[in-house]
Amino acid sequence: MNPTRTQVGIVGAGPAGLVLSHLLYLEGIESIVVENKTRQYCEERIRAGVLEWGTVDLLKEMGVGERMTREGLVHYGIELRFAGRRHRIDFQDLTGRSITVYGQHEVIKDLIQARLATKGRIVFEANEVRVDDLDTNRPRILYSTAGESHEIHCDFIAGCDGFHGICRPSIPASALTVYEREYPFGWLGILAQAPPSSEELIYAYHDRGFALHSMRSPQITRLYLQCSPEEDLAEWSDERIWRELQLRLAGGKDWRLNEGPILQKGVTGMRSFVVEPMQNGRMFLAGDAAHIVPPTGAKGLNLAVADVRVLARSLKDFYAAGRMNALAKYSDVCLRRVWQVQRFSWWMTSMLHRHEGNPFDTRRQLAELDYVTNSRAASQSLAENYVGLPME
Ligand code: FAS
Ligand code: PHB
Repeated sequence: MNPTRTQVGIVGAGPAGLVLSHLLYLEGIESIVVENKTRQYCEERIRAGVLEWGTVDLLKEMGVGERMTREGLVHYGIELRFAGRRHRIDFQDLTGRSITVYGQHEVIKDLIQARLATKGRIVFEANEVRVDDLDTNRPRILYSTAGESHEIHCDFIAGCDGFHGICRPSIPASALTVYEREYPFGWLGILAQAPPSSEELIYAYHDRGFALHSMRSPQITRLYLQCSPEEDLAEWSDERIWRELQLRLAGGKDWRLNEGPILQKGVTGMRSFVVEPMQNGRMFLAGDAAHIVPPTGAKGLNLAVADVRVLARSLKDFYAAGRMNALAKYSDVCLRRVWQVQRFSWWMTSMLHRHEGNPFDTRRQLAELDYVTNSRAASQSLAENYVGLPME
């Protein structure tokens, strides 16, 4: 078996892996993406939906923003609901910036199309993927397809295979420090064939638990409600889901949540997770392979893109000038943003979810929401973090 040779081997065709591969292509740097799922699976996997302004700008700069610009929904604010009150956080007024609501799976479709249209190499359905020789200057990616073994010899490997991938676990535990927080709740999320009931996202704090009204298009609504991490979906009939959402998102007598057929539903747990450093030898971790944020701040996808933007620039510096300095600083540069985003995601999660037990917390949360919605400084802090902190 003749090994294949490339400059950067990338494990995982999620947002991190595909954005990196296309950024490298635009710099004339070769890469091969190795993905263990089918193309269809990657293009249909429902996940995030909110893009920061910096992510939108980067996708446009890369030449993959045409459909996003046409079909994405630009929002200049969000609404907070609590204690029967409705309050809009005006991003335009507070930051001059916006977010774009455009499904992660749509971003994936656009990236795969752009990669293949420019003769990019993506290996789908790769089995038994593993990495090796990370501490040499010729790290390898090994995998099999249709029972045949393959090897890719690289200058560098990018571990973009998500939280449950093989790249992070390939690093000796002694070389890593893990920071983690599990939350005692999860999200029951649905995709519904119903027109959004509001122009913008609604984050609701309610005695019965958190709820979120989001969307994917003028015909498709995306909704979430707080549940237990081990919630049994079988106990949630569509009627019960709509009843609970109506209660938690209640917005006064002139507002009602549009209902419709539920197309997809699932329960996700919530955790904050960071591994340091985000590099081991010639392998660099990016995105969910290195960090996880609870989705309350809508940051997961955006943080993955921010990582590979730094990595692509550092690799460009290596290939252009033979310098390793930027690569050596990759982990520190990314971790500064990672911890800022961890802080914001933890704060949004803690402020908006019901904590069982101490009523003191309930009163404190309501005081926090009261402060955020009545102090320009506090709502500006929320707004600037939500639309996206300036990129490095
Ligand atoms: P990804 O997980 O997206 O991509 C990793 C890729 O590697 C996948 O294609 C996977 O198939 C592949 N892979 C895994 N193991 C492999 C192996 N051994 N060999 C080869 N390939 C392998 N964020 C939000 O902001 N809002 C949301 O609503 C939201 N919902 C989410 C729901 C779920 C269930 C999950 C898991 C995440 C959600 N997120 C959400 C966060 C999400 O958007 C992630 O942050 C984002 O997908 C991270 O992108 P990547 O780092 O590229 O990882
Ligand atoms: C989504 O649209 O899926 C979404 C939006 C905002 C969040 C999380 C998820 O905070």
